[in-house]
Amino acid sequence: MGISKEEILSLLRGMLRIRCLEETLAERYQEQEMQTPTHFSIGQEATAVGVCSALEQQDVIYSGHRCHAHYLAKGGPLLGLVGELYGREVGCARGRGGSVHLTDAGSGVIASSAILGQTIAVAVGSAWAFSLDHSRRVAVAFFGDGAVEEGIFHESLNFAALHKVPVLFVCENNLYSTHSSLAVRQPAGIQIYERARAYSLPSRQVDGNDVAAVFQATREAVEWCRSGRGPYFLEGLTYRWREHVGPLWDYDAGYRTKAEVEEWMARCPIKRLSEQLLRDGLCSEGELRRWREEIQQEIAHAIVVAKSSPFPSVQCLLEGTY
Ligand SMILES: Cc1ncc(C[n+]2csc(CCOP(=O)(O)OP(=O)(O)O)c2C)c(N)n1
Repeated sequence: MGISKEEILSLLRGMLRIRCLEETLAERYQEQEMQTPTHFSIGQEATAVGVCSALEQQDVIYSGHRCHAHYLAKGGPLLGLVGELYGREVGCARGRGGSVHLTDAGSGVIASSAILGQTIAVAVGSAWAFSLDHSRRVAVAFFGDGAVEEGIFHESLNFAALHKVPVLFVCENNLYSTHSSLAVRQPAGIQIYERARAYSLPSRQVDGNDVAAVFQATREAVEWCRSGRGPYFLEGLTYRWREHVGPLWDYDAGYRTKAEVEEWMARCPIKRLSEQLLRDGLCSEGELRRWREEIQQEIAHAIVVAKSSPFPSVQCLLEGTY
């Protein structure tokens, strides 16, 4: 199945919107008005956009602590994210969740959680319910390479394979779990996508910085899940540019070299695709500039609205607590 011009332009625009928002938030974060730990996905936009663009509105996704890109790519309102980071009532979790609990049931972003691996099992539960209801819906679990080392990852894959539930597991392998590289955490020669095969799941590794490749692989994977054949596993190879948590660059942290970061920055998914589309005459410099301007206006407006919205009141502090 090929990709239409509209689809490829929409993939690029989706990534650009996430990048512009996160870069703006990273800058504003330093004003210390956002009182929430924040994990930026700058550099990793292609996996989120490629996967979510291959889903239908009724499909659901689950994410972890690095959830901004997933939330936006699935259609979560931008103001809901910005408001949440500023801790306001207008946020998607009414200012109570912060950056690691983004949710928007209307667009199928069911839950994000900073407890590593936790939402993988919940995604399997959703997908199991879909299959018991004979529905066509698919659930997606996004997680990083670090989450693969949690027991719940293995239990979830086993259960999903056994019951043939329509869940797509998406591992964004950015090579690090906080400051530990894969090399010091997993025996040499292990490929994450091959682990899924041990549970008899069909499984593929894709270039997670190539949005078109991710989109096409996801379309095939989702078709597999929808047709009742059970779960599917995708591993996208990608890279986080900024520090693990927070808006800064961390060249001085000592766990990776500046040369390595720069090497991955040269493989920027947005730069790659925009250069290709310009070369192929599918978009112009003017169009890209216009998109950026439109997106920046949307972001600036959301920040003004968020900052002029009230904080949750003390009286309602216990609402939503069970
Ligand atoms: C159960 C649990 N153990 C440990 C942590 C601490 N922790 C937070 S993020 C993280 C690393 C996650 O790495 P990965 O899954 O690869 O995602 P990435 O941050 O690279 O996107 C760890 C160990 C946690 N939040 N939950």
